[in-house]
Amino acid sequence: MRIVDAKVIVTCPDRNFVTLRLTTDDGLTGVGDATLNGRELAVASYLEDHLCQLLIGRDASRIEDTWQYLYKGAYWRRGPVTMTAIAAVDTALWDIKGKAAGMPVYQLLGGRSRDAVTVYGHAGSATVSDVLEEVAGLLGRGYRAVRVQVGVPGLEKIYGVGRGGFYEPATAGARPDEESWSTAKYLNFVPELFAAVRDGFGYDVHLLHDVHHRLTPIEAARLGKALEPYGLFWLEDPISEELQEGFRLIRRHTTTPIAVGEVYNSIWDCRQLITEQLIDYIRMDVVHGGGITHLRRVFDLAALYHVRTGSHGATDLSPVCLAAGLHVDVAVPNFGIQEYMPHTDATNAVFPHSYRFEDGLMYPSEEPGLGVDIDEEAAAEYPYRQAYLPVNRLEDGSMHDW
Ligand code: EZ4
Ligand code: CO
Repeated sequence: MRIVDAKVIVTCPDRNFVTLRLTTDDGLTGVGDATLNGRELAVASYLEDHLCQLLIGRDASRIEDTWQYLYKGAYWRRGPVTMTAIAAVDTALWDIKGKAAGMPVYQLLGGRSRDAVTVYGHAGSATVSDVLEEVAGLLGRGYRAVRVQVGVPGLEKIYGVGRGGFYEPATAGARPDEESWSTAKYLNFVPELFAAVRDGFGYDVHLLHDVHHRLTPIEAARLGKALEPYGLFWLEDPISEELQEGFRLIRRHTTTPIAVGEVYNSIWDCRQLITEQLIDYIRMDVVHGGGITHLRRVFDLAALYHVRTGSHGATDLSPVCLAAGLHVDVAVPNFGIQEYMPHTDATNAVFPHSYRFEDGLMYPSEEPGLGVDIDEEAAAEYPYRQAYLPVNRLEDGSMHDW
């Protein structure tokens, strides 16, 4: 089973996606997500200009060896561009292996550990009363867990607050949007939000919140403490993620569970957080976490330290990544929760798939392989459009974490 074709497909059905499609000499195809939000073409080039030619002629059944070949063989290890490219190859090879075996990929990972995957939905509006309406809508659709974000009085644009329905932070154009930030205004306002949500909906629903890397450790400790009465499922990315020992300080002060990892790319990025038990949920995902092979390794390390999974699942992670992630979620013993933001109709049409959402739960495909594909003709109708994630400034104009 040799790889005879490796094709990179860039398409923009409401947002940009990069997809790798491998074909073998016995006619099997496999797909892998290679999307890196706002830096898409760098990964497309890494694949097209450097990896595709190395894949031609390789034995498609040798997933682990191919992973090691691309990781160790690059010399320049880790980093989001490299790891996203390796993830795409790895994911496509698991897809092919599943098709060759006639089994859904979760069977190859050891079979189901659970019947379905609990996902969390998103409520994010400018005002608390609009957020409460959104939460009610999500609960009506069966969600048992909701991430709650709100606009902060005095700040014009803020992370996680949508422009109606479909949330997408990247904006098309030649330059990033600029947002503004005041930690003092935010810290004073957020506890009110959770008081109102608990007041309206009680304690049966799981509530989550994403700080998006904006606080210092002592500020994050204060927020975690202030939110303790509201029993959050998790507080996500309270501080920037580079300084792993920074989380020790948060841990000393609060029992609010902490979730981290959507910008991590390898087991080395989260090793200290996991082994020192500084977090409760690891948010790495298939596309930015080195593929199914590497993510499984991270999740197994996490299991030793009572850290559960909570994979990133925003709209910039394509249906190919979501399909792959659900196979991992249903198989690993230490699954926690999966983020879910529905894709638009145009995205879904470009990526036909058979995973499904029902009553707050998701089910991986039962088809051989991942159960997702890319419709190349449909993809060709949506050419790439330059888009950037926003940048963030403090009120005095200094750059801050977005
Ligand atoms: O900002 O996926 O928890 N989810 C998030 C996302 C990220 C985007 C970045 O591409 O933080 O909305
Ligand atoms: Co996040």
